[in-house]
Amino acid sequence: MIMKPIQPKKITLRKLQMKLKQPFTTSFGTQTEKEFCILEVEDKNGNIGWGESGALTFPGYNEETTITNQHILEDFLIPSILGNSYDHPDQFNQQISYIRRNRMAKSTVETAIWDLYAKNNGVPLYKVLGGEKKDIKVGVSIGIKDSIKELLETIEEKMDKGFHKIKVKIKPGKDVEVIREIRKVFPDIPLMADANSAYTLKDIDLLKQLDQFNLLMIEQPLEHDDIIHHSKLQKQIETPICLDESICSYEDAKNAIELGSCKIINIKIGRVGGHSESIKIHNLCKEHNIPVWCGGMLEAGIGRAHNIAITSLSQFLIPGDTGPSQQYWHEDIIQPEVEVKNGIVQLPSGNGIGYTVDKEKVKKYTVYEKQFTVS
Ligand code: OSB
Ligand code: MG
Repeated sequence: MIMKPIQPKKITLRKLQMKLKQPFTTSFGTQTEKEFCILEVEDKNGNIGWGESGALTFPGYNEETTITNQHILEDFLIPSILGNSYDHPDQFNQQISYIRRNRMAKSTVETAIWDLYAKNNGVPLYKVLGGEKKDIKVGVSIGIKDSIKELLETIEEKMDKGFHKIKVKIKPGKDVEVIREIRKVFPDIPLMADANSAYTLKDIDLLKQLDQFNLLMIEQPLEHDDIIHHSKLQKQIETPICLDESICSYEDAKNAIELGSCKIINIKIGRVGGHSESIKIHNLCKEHNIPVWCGGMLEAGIGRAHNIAITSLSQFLIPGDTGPSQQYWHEDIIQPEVEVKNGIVQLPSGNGIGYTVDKEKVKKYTVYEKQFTVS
């Protein structure tokens, strides 16, 4: 199939503020709401592509924030794409490689370009990304709770809903004993723990104790930018290590696999700079028999839709954190909202991301808006 190029003509940057249904606590902090950038990119044919940034308002997950995203988008990324023509979305990455890091900001544009590209060619996004699966098994990420009772109740509720993987957040003081309590009540559920970089190699004895609980994996136990210590740790524990924060690019993934720093990779589109880089990492992992899954950043509908599209690729073998809109939001900004039935989300069949962005809802949550056009 010959694909038509795209020419972005008009771009609208918005910052949205949405309250989370419940606070979400990780080892680096608690979030009660999200303020994030979304991008609407229109081409000369009137097609519209949408992108969303996963960045948080504080640099606790990675170095980016909503405000740094805004700066990089307004002052560098948006001006550099307006008026250009792209035969393929990959060209965007080559063009902006002069901008160092800021991958979540880049991903906001890059994913919008992919959506636009798919729409301009009248095909679903997941198909242009190379996806095949239409039914996606979904897991759930549960934040740190005040009490074990509350955590166990939440797990029970999620298992009843049919989620295929339970991920719990851990931090020093809320780790081995918490997992022990979970395993007493739920000896066999597919369970994993995410530490968000809360430990160091000094904690090796504690991390070894987790081996007895038959976890699917432990996610990002050590430093956010490390692959060396993780390689040392993986040689001493049986629980497979899954890297999240440490993998920001194809090169990072290659090095981590070569060093044996992980047995699984969590691909977050924003963290690695977009779909093109996600596909490269996916293909590398497939070559090396490393299963991947799609993590989340508590995204609203646009980000969620992009996550669902990428999980259609074949090496996404483990259920991801691509839960339903209702898990996070009182109302989402897309129509229909993302629904999960029996732990399965179905790829929408429409063009591009396949969900319609609800302009009224977007307006309701917008706290900042700026338009850019070709001069
Ligand atoms: O480490 O995966 C993480 C949320 C914010 C920042 C980091 C992480 C998370 C989650 C939630 O685990 C995933 C989701 O359901 O969106
Ligand atoms: Mg994580």
